[in-house]
Amino acid sequence: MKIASESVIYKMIQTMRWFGPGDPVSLADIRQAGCSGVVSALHHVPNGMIWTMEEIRKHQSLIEEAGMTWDVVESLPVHEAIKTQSGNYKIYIANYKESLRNLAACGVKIVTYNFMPVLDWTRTNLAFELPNGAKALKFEKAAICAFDVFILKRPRAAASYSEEEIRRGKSWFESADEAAKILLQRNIIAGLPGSEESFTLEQFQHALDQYEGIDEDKLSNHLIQFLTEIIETANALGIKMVIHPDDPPYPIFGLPRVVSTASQLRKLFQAVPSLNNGLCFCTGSLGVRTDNNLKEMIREFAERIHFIHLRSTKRNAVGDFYEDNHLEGDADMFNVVKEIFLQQQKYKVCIPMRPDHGHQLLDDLRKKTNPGYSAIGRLKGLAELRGLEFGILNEYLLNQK
Ligand code: DNO
Repeated sequence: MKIASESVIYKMIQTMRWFGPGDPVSLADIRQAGCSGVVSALHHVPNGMIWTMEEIRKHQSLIEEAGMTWDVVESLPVHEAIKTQSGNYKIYIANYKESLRNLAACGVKIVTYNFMPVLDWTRTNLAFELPNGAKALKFEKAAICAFDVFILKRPRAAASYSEEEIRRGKSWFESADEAAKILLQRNIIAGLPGSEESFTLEQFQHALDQYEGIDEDKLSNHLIQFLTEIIETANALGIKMVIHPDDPPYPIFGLPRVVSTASQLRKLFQAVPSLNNGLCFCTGSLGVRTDNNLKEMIREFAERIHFIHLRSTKRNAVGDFYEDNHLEGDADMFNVVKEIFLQQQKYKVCIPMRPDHGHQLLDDLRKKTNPGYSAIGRLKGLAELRGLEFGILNEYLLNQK
């Protein structure tokens, strides 16, 4: 985190995510979008292995040669064995600490991770067409149920759904052709950008089986124990660990969720009070729940918010949602950005922010893009958010006079 001097206004640091040299969106594109910072990871290193200084420096040099800085790691993945506390998990924790030491030695000191079992973020449709022809990512409950109950045929899956949900899932399944079913399966388990893992149906069921007997309480304890193990290292290195909320923020496939609500976050922060036990405030994930009041959560957790994802979703009554324009949808982005702005003045910090996801639109509709990570859609989101912050800042200065 960059801390500015007393006389300046504290603004969000504009960043974008870069998936490395193979990303169709180049570092030059990101710089032209107006970013000073980059959010990135060593995606080629398998989960659980140590990120060496040599590999970190190589990656960092590419970013710096493009005129930017590597501000945030997203993500340093937590191995499944740590989440289930099985097998070699202690070795993976030792490796994790070593990667943190190497990152700190290179000056990269904000580290994002998540504690979602098996799957990172999940969507059912990666090309949901909006009325204007642009494409968005969507999560549809009936499609999840169709996959779970009728394609995967997970034992006891039916117990996770109401009768009405099963009826809707069945009707999704019966009206879909083979190609639509295969596409749904791929969208859910073949791995979305940054999720690092992909599965066949059999592998997926096997991964789910590892959570037999792990309920919310147990997973929460595993998370707290993991953090307790690594926080001293993070404190000594000046590393801010930021946990990414569950996406979507409720249980799927019978798996427990522990980072979805304000009370779950409160519990985590009480258990490990260091401010380096921080939060990646993702409005797109948290904002899917009607009981998450984003503005109040920013106020309550401000001192721990060291990284921000700004995105808005539009939900319906049955719990489906799609990713809306950044300033529209359910997130109340004006009050979110205003509250972030005020908290930054209070704590005198500039927090890195990235426009999280974007629609596929204009030229990007004809290009190969990473779902959610098109150049133009994210540029549009960033530009709108930058304008929103600019307006808030100027109004704030006027009121100071
Ligand atoms: C999706 C991302 C997530 C996030 C991880 C953090 O677009 O927000 O994949 O990077 O959950 O560990």
